[in-house]
Amino acid sequence: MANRRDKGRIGEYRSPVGGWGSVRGITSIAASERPSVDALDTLRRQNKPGGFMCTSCAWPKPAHPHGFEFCENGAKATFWELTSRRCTPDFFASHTVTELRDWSDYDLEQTGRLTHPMRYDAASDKYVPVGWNEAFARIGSELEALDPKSTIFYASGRASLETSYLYALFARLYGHNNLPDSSNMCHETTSVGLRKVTGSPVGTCTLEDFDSCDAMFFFGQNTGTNSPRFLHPLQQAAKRGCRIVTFNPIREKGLIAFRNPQNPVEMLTGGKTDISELYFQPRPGGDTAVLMGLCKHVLAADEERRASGGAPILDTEFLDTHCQGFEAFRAQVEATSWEDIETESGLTREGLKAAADVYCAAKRVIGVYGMGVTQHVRGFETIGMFVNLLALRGNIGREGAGISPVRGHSNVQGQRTVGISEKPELVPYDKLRQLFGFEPPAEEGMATVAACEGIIAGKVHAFIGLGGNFLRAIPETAMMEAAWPNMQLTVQIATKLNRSHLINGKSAWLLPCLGRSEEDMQESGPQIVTVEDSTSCIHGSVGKAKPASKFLKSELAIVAGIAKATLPQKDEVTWDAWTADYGKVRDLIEATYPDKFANFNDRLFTPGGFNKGIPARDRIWNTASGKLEFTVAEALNSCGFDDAPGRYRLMTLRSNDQFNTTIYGYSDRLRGIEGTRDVLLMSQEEIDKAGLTAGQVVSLVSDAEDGVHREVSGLTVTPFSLPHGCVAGYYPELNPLMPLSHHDKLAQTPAAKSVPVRIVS
Ligand SMILES: Nc1nc2c(c(=O)[nH]1)N[C@H]1C(S)=C(S)[C@@H](COP(=O)(O)OP(=O)(O)OC[C@H]3O[C@@H](n4cnc5c(=O)[nH]c(N)nc54)[C@H](O)[C@@H]3O)O[C@H]1N2
Ligand SMILES: Nc1nc2c(c(=O)[nH]1)N[C@H]1C(S)=C(S)[C@@H](COP(=O)(O)OP(=O)(O)OC[C@H]3O[C@@H](n4cnc5c(=O)[nH]c(N)nc54)[C@H](O)[C@@H]3O)O[C@H]1N2
Ligand SMILES: [Mo]
Repeated sequence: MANRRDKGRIGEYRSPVGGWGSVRGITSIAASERPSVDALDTLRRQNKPGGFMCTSCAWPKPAHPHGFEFCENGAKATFWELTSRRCTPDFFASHTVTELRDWSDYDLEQTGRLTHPMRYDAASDKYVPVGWNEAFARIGSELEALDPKSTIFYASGRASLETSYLYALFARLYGHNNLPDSSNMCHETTSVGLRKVTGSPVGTCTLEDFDSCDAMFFFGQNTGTNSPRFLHPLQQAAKRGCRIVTFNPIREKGLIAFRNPQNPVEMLTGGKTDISELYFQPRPGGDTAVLMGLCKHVLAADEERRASGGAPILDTEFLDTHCQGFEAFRAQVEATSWEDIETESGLTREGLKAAADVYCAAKRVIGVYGMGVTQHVRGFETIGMFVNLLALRGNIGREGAGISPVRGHSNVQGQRTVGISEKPELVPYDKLRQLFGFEPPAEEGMATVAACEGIIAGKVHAFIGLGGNFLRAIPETAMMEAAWPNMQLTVQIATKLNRSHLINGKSAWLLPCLGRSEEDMQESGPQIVTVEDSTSCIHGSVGKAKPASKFLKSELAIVAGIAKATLPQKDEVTWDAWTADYGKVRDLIEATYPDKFANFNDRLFTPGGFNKGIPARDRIWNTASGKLEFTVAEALNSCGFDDAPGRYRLMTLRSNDQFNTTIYGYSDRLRGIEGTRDVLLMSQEEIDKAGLTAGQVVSLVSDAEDGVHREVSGLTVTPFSLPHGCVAGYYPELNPLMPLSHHDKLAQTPAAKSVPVRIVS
């Protein structure tokens, strides 16, 4: 699978983020996808009340949107979905599945939208068209014959609240809680880590808080690429004097300066806004040490202030009333040496002092983070330490302050809200019993890592994928691809062809669905779906574009179709009626979660969405102690392994031209890497130390000390500004290097931001 368009070009991108570069980014994808005429209308309605909610990221949709409330990458996502290319039965007739396995991720998705339900025919090694009724009936009877507990129902975080609710209900009626979600590879560390310390598994901020904060502390989130609409509030904040401090091993352009493509003056005059006042490049996995250093400075400043008779820096009232465990935390901070903090963070005591001064001077601070924090073996401890820092000055649960994990997929948070979870205790079983008259399965199910272990061990016999590209997104690629065909049944519900559709169970089905931007016509008329954003606000979304093919079904109709064919009939369970009118599914969601979804159907188009409620925002701490819990960290290094000669910490990154495993193109414009994804980024100093030269082609091998050989070859050594002891490259190409066992200790999120590797030249 070559991932190279032409000879790669590397050079520094000198312009601010946004600007004409983002306009060119949009026009270049428009040229390659040749989107349908509906695409421009869809863009006009994107992220506006009553409009269509973008499928790219989960950043909130403002109550008062801009004229164009979309970004470069949101436009790419829409054009990608509304492409004029089609992947038809003719295409499958002319390519065997084995042949397609050699295609790159980019080339597979370039075949366009899937148009017909397909069945894998092992004799010809090809996908062949099949009718929907036959597909449902055969999948249903295969599921009926299997032990439900040996099957997996995966969801990628894009499907609507309505579809997700029914999917989880289907799993439980059938008899399991095996509901892994893309969230398990993403912000699960947040769901578990934040729940532990604040009692709420989600962030505490809403969009309005960004209008009144005095400082923002950013850890490991690449705004310019992954949530570009966030650049607008960031720009406004910076302009009104809000101080932004960033910690990221890479100098990401979006956090340095921004030229607003929707501001004609900036576009024409070359004006820009500087974003980060201070920008630090810590070692990957060094964030717990960074945060510990910040806390140490804050505690010292507080003591100094009190000794000189001044007002305390700590919010003592908040600490006394709302927190527990502060003294143990303080003792740990005091016992930790500056030497250790400097070694593990890669930053100096003086540098951290400058950042701590910003923290102490600000009345309202928001902590923002992304995958740079969650995808580590001890990411949960970093989150705990981040909450410690915020709690010191009561920066949680009040206006303009709080913790703000930036979620990924556009409805990933919502899927968890409506029951996609392997943990029975997180689902209101009493309500399910009442509504549907059955006893839901008591046993905890498999999340992503457990599902992979089960597949490798041969204990899993069926996999259903509601979107996504599971085999490409997970770690341990070689073992997983080898074990996958042992499954009896694999079903993929998708919009475009990807590698997960090319490694098949004995009986394999590829079911094409509508995208969110397309009109979803059912018996009662055109349907609305809903999603939850990163700040717990719920929005209705209306697709209006003409479907890519008349044979497509909605995700909800497909889930209902399989469920109906699998399960015995039951009066309370009316798959056909629910498919005919999604409003009825929203009634079920409201009945199951009355506190969060009261009057759901009446509030679909509330400008800015309606907030489902965040207890920690109101200083209600649903923790073990009933208070916000200060935590201590067992290790300053969150990588879960030590440094060793020749060993590097590998960060796997997203480029500006991809959405997860979907590769839009080969231009990582903001990092100045063009034309190739097969790169190994290293500092010039590390290149010299390793005796390599820029442009040399090398391999990476796993250095996990578990006896398993994992290798990715063909990587071009590319000089790039990075801290010492680490290298970086692209996800998903480098996933074969990740051991399955290398995951967050508490939440099991694969530790994709520090993978132990060696270079072989
Ligand atoms: N265009 C586009 N948008 C997307 C996506 C996409 O692929 N493309 N994906 C969506 C999804 S599902 C998600 S989860 C989000 C992901 O969005 P992000 O959370 O931004 O995730 P990444 O791009 O993986 O990397 C985050 C940043 O962490 C930094 N980093 C790596 N290791 C460390 C570390 O140890 N410490 C610190 N402080 N920083 C570190 C990297 O340099 C990078 O800038 O974006 C969503 N939005
Ligand atoms: N090394 C490494 N691995 C990672 C990460 C990392 O940073 N580094 N990030 C992790 C993260 S944060 C995530 S979220 C996962 C992502 O894992 P997934 O969510 O499983 O993967 P995606 O790439 O988002 O899925 C892309 C596919 O979704 C399908 N699709 C697109 N739109 C729709 C739709 O509307 N409906 C349906 N049914 N299908 C659709 C298309 O067929 C497309 O090919 O990867 C994880 N893996
Ligand atoms: Mo994600």
